[in-house]
Amino acid sequence: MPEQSNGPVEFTRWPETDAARYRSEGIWAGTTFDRILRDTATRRADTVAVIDADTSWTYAELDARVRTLAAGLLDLGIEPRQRVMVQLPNRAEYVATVFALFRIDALPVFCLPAHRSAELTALAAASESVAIVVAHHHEGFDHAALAADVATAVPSLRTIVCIPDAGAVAPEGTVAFDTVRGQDREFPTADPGEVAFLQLSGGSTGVPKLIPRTHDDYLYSVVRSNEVCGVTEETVYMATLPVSHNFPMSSPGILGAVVAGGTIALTPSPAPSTAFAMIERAGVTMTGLVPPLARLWTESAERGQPHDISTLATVQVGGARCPDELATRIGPALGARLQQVFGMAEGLVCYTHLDDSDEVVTTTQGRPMSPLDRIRVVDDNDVDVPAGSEGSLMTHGPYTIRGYYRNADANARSFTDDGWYRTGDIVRVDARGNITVCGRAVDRINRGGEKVSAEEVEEHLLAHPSIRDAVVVAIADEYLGERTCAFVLAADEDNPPRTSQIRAFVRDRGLAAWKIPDKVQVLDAFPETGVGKTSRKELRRALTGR
Ligand code: OOB
Repeated sequence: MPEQSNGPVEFTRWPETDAARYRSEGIWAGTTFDRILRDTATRRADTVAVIDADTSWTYAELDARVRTLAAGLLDLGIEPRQRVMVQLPNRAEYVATVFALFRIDALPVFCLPAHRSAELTALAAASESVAIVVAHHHEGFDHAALAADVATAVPSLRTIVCIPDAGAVAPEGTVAFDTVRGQDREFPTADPGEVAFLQLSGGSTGVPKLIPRTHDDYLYSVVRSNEVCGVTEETVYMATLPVSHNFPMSSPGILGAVVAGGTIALTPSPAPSTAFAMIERAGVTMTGLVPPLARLWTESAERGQPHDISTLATVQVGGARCPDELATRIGPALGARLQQVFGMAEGLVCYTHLDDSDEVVTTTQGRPMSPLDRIRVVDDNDVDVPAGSEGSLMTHGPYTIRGYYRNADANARSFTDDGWYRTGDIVRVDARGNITVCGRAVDRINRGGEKVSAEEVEEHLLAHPSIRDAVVVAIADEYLGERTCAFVLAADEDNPPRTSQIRAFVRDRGLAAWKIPDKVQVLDAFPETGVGKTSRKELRRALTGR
């Protein structure tokens, strides 16, 4: 029976023996994100909580905004345990919205500004979201119109809250963000052991998977990240990547800043000129980048740039493999300590430590942050490989999920019967426990930190009337690490589709821009697989030699 949109949010719980241990050892602290904000707002009332391009709020101001916004959301009819999509760029209202949803015990569904109708419709339907919060235009794109299309397709989605463009009114059919204000009242209390929000998976399947994270497990990951990354009241953490990503959200991210009572800075653009200006203005001490951005920043700083970025103490790089050559240049160029981060929205986060040797920091992706993380490196038969050899990484622990949200098929593929998560990453672990990421076992392309599911793009290509078959593969790229290449077979060989038209077709299907194939090649036939059947995996190997 379908779940009621305001019923309990089901998820695969940790086995009771593990859960009892995590609780008794205080790993799961039994608190909630709302309580954390209230505590910090009491302790650090006059500290700047959030700075963006045009706003600066203290914790007292943030908490007051969260209170009125939360009451306004209740007045709109949003109930505890209901899901609300948040598709906002990096701006102060993002922080207010997410904490207001926590305050009424509703669940944010973290969407990215780059998501288009294909992604948002799938996410709205899978989460049975009742509302969406957007900013009208971002980078020239009309998010209110997109939200309206999604609401037409998904009946549960009945409210669009919209931040209007500067100096303009909110478009018809939406509720203006600033009018969502209510009288202070008693708010519902969340249960720390229940799901706090739905996060997005990088994804290797046709439809994006939703990741249920509890207050207990996620807060532990933030608190432990703060310890490893040295986050304190003095920290000014800047969200440079889209803030809905797990990395800038929690590793240690903006939530780390709130837990520690530090400051969140949000840059509207990751481009060096904008971001460096924000570092200077806000006195940013720490940020997280994907490798292509780290390269851009490094090259900009090496050339010489006008801003004073000397407050920057830690630059994290993660989301995709950072080339060793780049890793050696980042620290000296930016005048900061490099920290590599290898994490996943499903849970496990590995860090190099600030006192590790340069060699460890520039050549490895660090080690699991919690002493209770368990990892195994296995071969294709799930047998442990000899120490130091390459294999597939599996993990479980106090903040790694035991299952995706309502997705039995994906769970059967990605989790073992005894609860290990198959990360899909090929790694090597050295004698000191540091992990080096060597590649990937699943069909997922890592385009500079943005993940592309080959299967998802192939499904869209196959919808093209002139395409008979399609295979999407990674091609090596100096700047992004990997780009996507689609090989297609024409339905009518005498009349093959034009490659520009194929790319436009995929875009028109409402896919996020980073998933549009970078290159399309029409072939007469796919190479023989040698196994007598059309195995996409074999084809990918034949086409790319790996
Ligand atoms: C982060 O999270 P997701 O969920 O977008 O992607 C996870 C996948 C990993 O399984 C791995 O394939 C890849 O991204 N990855 C890396 C990496 N960090 C992530 N591959 C090589 N080197 C790295 N340093 O990307 C994410 C979540 C939390 C913190 C940082 C990154």
